[in-house]
Amino acid sequence: TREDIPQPKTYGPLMNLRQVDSDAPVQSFVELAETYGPIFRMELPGRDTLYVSGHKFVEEVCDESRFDKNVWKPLENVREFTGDGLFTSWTEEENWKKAHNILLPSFSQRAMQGYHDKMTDIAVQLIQKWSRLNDDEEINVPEDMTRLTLDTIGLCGFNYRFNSFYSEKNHPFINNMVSALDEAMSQLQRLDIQNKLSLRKKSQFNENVDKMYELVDKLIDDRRNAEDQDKGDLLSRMLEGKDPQTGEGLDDENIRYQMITFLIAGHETTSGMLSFAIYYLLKNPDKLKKARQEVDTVMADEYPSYQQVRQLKYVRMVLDETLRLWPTAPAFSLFAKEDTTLQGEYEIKKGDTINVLLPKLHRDKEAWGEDVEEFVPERFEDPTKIPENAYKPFGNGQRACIGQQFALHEATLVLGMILREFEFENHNDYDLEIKETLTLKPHDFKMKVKVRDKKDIMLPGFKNPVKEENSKQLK
Ligand code: FDE
Repeated sequence: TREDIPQPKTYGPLMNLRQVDSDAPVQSFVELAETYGPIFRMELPGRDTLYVSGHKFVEEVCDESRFDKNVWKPLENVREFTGDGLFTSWTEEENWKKAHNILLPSFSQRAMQGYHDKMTDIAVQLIQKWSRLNDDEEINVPEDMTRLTLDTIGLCGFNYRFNSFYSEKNHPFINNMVSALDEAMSQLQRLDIQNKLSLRKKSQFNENVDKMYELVDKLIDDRRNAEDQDKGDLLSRMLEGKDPQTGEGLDDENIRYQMITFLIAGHETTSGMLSFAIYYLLKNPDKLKKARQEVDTVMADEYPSYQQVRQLKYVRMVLDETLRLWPTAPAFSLFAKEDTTLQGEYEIKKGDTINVLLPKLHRDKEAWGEDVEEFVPERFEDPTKIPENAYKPFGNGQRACIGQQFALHEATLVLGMILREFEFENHNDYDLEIKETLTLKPHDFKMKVKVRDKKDIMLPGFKNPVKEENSKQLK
């Protein structure tokens, strides 16, 4: 029964809240899993939830005939500003299926060819910024990666330039979004009564949300009034696309929710992935060397082509392995559609909720072997050897990440270009510290870079003679 499921000791009305570090909830749950095992129960104010992190349990809860996506507490709070957008809607809601059908083609592998040049445009901005640093200047890696991923989803999604590389300060939209997300997460650590009393926080939250709506509503408006409405981006698709099942399109309110959803989902997770990948390469010189060798043979053109990015197999494996160790969207939640049991032993009632704890699942020794803490991209060499029930960085089934190909194409391209241009220097011997928001990031991760083929000036169209020679030889 439910009582048989291990649970840490509870303390009065706070129940299990004491065992959760409010700045690092995911890391707390990972530690609890080490003590209490692949399934444990947590009672927190307003929620009574199971946490699973063993591949056998995950195999069962990923059975879509028995379990469906749960818009759990963190998502419910985010839903206040993303409404029934893809990420925060229940599968049952009409707009989930409709938007899913309309947007799926925009995220297919084929569709990536259409985004490739825009992705390259933003990647070049990052490369140029780093190339022009003086020797003593350091880089805040997650900050620059966030500039990159925000600008990329802005340009590919809505033909809008945030121009983050031209500013030391965040774009105002980012501040509104980060504050709103932060408040959504902080609410989780307060009791309901405390939340009701936080009127000032609430009004600040509402103000941030209004500002976000203002920006996206203007983008929608401008597009409707534009001469040429088809920009080949997500926004065009959302304005014009019809769901083949119902023949209906999306309404403006839902489009607003989707835009905010893509801006959030498309940049936090991807920038974290890139930052962790650079961290692991910095710490594993032999893997770095291997990745760089691949890049030097494959990426012969000044501006890499779509095909060249697809050929960067090892770089891609580096990203796969990075997401194994630190899946930047670290958990997802499910509910039971009917009464059932797990492992024939633990009774689950209809509506009970189960959270899948990815960092721990991805370290399940039964599935991965003993060396789970080590960074070994070679694990992903043979796709048939990946234990699929122990690797879920993009979630599960029909509610899995729609942006997976997008994120991976973007990240492979950028990581490839960075490896081609720069040597990394871990000048202050950074050791990993993880910052948790809705997603995970390496906290305060700084490094220095050296340009591999030093050019004294960089102008558009200025070709590096050494590289020209290389690419001629390859052709
Ligand atoms: C989704 C997602 C997920 C699931 C969640 C749940 O279940 O709750 C996950 C896990 C993820 N996602 C992850 C990730 C990672 C990375 C790097 C990413 N992701 C990225 C991205 C980009 C973009 C644009 C996106 N992404 C998006 C998205 C969306 C829209 C969603 C929802 C879907 C449905 O339908 O539901 C997701 N994503 Fe991600």
